[in-house]
Amino acid sequence: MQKNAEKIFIVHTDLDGVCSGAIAKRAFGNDIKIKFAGPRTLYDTLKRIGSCSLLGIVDVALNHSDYEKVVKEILRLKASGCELIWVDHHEWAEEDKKISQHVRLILEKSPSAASILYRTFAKDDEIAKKIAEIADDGDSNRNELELTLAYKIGTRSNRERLELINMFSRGAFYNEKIEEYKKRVEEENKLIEELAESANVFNSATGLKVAVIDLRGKKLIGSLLAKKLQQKGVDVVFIIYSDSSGVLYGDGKVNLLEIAKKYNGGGHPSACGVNFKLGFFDKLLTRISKKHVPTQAKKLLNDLKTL
Ligand SMILES: [Mn+2]
Repeated sequence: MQKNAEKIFIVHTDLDGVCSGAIAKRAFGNDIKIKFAGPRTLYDTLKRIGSCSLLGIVDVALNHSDYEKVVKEILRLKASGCELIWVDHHEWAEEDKKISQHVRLILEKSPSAASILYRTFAKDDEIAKKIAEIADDGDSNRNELELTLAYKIGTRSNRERLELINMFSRGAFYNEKIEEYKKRVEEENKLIEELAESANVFNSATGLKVAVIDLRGKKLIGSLLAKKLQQKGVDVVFIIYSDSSGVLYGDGKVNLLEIAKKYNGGGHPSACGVNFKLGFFDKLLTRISKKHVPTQAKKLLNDLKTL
């Protein structure tokens, strides 16, 4: 009985997700349970939920290839009496929007998903408004508020994300921990400066400047590095984060989402994630050498050359 009454919010693993979790706590009760997921892990996260009275999904796009699987889990949860709300600001495949038959889908163009949540469910709440402003500032990569980058450092583990959510939801925005994060921002800025200097930049077929950065094994705010490179005149930044994942950042001249979709990715036209499938030799070679570039990453690189 008590388990059935559980209210759960699944939010993205970044600052927008953290802010969404904090606003959800203010709007739907401090006792809601927060889970973290991305488009690729959403299905597995849903599968592990037995039952609930309310399930919110915020700032997590629906992975097109998972549509049927996700709908099946949604129908199962609905049958157990769960009400579902899905709030997002990423670009969805047109046909996937029909999921609104089963959930309350709030899909809007907005700098952040957290600010949609604020406008829809917590409009008169001044603290929720402030949290939404942080999310807008961070997710749009403006990073103009004093602590946005420090908060971004604090979203690297689930434990830290939950700490931030609890803090924001209480209307607190600063403590010693944030001060530590601020110091780390300065350290990382130095590294970003060096990496931006030494980045491998080439021209695409139509003359766009493309930079490729291998960040495997480094902890760094990739969006900051991308911004730094863009300030130096680079149009497209491809960051390899791990052997199986990367991010594309653009300055708006091309729709990178078209490329990202070819690599099991998604997001926004000028900021999107990609995921590489590793073949047998990739698995072997990445184990032997940290520098081995997975086949699909090389393919993506070639796609960027043709831009
Ligand atoms: Mn977002």
